[in-house]
Amino acid sequence: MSDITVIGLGAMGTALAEAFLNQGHAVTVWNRSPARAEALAATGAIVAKSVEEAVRSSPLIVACLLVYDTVREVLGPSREALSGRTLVNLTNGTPEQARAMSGWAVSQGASYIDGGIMAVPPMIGGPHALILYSGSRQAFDACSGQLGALGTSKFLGEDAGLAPLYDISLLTGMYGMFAGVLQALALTGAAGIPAGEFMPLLASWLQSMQGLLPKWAEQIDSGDHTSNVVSNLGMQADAYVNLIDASRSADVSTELVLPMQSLMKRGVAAGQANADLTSLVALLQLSKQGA
Ligand code: FVH
Repeated sequence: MSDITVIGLGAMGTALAEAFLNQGHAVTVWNRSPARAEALAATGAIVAKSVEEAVRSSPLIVACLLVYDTVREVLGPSREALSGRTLVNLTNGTPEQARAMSGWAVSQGASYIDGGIMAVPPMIGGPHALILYSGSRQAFDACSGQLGALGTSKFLGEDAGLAPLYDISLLTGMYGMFAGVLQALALTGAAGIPAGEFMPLLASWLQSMQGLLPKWAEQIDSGDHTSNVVSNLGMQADAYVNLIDASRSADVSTELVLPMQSLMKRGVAAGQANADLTSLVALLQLSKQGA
């Protein structure tokens, strides 16, 4: 018997197994392509010959595979072995997928915890690796010491869908920022400005804009988008036209920036020109628009 089984040894699964080993846990691993287990075996991991053997080897099973369908595909044939064990699924997915996976695992007699990894593999094991968890509180309390080997844990609640909801929302914020950064680099690059020259200004600008976010949270939670507005939507919508025109003149695609303009126009048309940008959140929530 080992303490923890890690199923899936891609870039992330390997980092997870290494972190558990580094903390002195006995770790069993399994991967579809056995070659990926060789380096871990050399550092003390036990390599299971089958998924069933891997599951039966530990009370705590950590799965980190490509997508949820893979998890079901891999664990499905060995589902009976999950009974009495805790399954921690760190595969990226949607809240709905997590809730369905939770129902499936519980119906096999397992305890289920879903997780969202807010880190890249080299960060795993360090304090800046944030891992979000949701699902069985009892199971989480029982294994939180072991999971602590991976980074900083945050338990969000018993609804298994919460960890992926937070995960996906954080990734959404990240990709929105990346989209803006890509556009800015395309625009400056088209003018021959080296990325290395422009990037420090961009990084510093984005950092100072982050300072707005606490006020945004207050506005959204209170529903008051019109008090003490310093940069109203109407002004921003007019300035945003220049952003589109400058890209077009430089022969830079506008595919990343047009959707934001369309939302701003919708806000102005809805009479929100004097409100802050935060008033757009409600327009994105289509069920609140009766759409
Ligand atoms: N790497 C990252 O930066 C991110 C950070 C945040 C979390 N994500 C999510 O973590 C999951 C795994 O990601 P990964 O980086 O380990 O991904 P890969 O290196 O591509 O490894 C994929 C593993 O899945 C196995 N696999 C794929 N398809 C199958 C299948 N049909 N049957 C069995 N196993 C399968 C694959 O096995 P193999 O190709 O080595 O045989 C790897 O073990 C993911 O949800 C990220 O979104 C990572």
